[in-house]
Amino acid sequence: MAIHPRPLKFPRNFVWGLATAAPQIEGAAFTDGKGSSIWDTFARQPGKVKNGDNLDVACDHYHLFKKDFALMAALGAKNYRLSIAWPRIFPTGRGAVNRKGLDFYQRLIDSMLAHGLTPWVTMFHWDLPQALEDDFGGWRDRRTADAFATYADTIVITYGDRVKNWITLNEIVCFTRMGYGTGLKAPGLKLPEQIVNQTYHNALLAHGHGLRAVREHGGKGARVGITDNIENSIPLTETPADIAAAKAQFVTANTRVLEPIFKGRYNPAYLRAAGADAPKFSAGDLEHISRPTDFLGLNVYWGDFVKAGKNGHPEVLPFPPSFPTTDAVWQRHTPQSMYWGPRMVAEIYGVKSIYITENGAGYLDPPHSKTPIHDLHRRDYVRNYLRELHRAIRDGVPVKGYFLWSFMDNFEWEDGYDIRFGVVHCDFKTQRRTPKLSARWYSEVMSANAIV
Ligand code: GBH
Repeated sequence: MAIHPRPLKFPRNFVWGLATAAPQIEGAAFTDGKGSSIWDTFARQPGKVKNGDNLDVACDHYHLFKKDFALMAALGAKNYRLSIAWPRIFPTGRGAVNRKGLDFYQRLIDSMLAHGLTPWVTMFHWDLPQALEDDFGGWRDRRTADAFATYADTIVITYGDRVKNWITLNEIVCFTRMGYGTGLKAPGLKLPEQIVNQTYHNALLAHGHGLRAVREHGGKGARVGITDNIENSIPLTETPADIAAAKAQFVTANTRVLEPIFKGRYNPAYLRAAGADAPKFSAGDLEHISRPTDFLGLNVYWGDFVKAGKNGHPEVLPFPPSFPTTDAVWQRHTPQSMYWGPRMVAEIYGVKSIYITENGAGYLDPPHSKTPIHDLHRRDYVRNYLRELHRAIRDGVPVKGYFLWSFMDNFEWEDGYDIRFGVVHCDFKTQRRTPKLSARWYSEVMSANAIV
């Protein structure tokens, strides 16, 4: 008997893409008038970033972007998620605009379009101008959100004729709690909970301004959303009791960002629990934050297993030490997060249009590219997650696109350059780019619109 495997096809017009972020790839950290970002400062403090790595050169994409776009096009990519560096546009976060910074992204966007790449632009991917940190205390102060409003207006007015897909912010928790609470990320502070809660609120205000800027200046066909790294809850078994428990856990874990945006309020249970540490806000703030978006971006890397405990209460299961991870040890191999994450935001918040704005795998590939990199582990990680994404779409979850993180190896924040997420290898000594096996495979997926 001949067995014909049925290809796992994706819907017509499904958006396939590759993702990066300005501070992680551009380098040229002080070129053409760019101001310092809090990450430029953070990386210079001893012990903050692995091996003392910094963002000064990175992949030198600032100078090599044409080659990079040619390679993306050769791989058959049609969509590219990038970010704009705020300190290139406003070196001190506000005040005088830096013409050379504006011009750089003009050239970049023109080149992208010439290579058949549709831009998906993130306005803020963590590189806050250092001057805003010095003058206002960064995200601690709503004047930072006000400065963001002017920055957002400026870039939407300047690039809006050619950029139609906008993402306001990337992963609020990473630049608020991790920057001002745990201190793992820039600016590396460990401040009281009330302040951390205020940084979330000010970030949400900035999101509202980004949204408003696109509505006011985006022109015809402009669309805007935010990217969140939801904490995913995976029901231990796909039974009604565990699914209900996982959903309850999901709401608790993600209420900080999703509830103000999609319900125009802070969850009363969250406010009660926060008590005196709750953020200070006005009703007008929440109206501003919750204006309708066009889509939600999700970065999906892993999730927790949850089961129904006593009286159906959610019980999050601890991971045993031997549970498989990538070389980025936080990254548990849990493909089901790619099913349940999108499904839950659709069911709980009624989100009608979801894009996976990041998913990918971090491994310690060799630093040089002398021998071909057969990254079967990365390939299989992505393939397993895509199967679950396919299952979600088949079950009616409105996921419209997927961006693989990342196009090429880059500056992995506090982990420096050792951990590599690229499907294209970057030799940081020679700046040579070499597609890995995973890039060749993903290229086939994009062209077949199916898991091959
Ligand atoms: C994304 O963050 C970022 O958007 C992207 O810039 C980055 O390169 C990519 O993922 C790969 O890391 O507190 O134990 O979880 C992913 C979410 C949250 C993962 C912070 C690493 C730190 C360790 N990140 N987390 S832990």
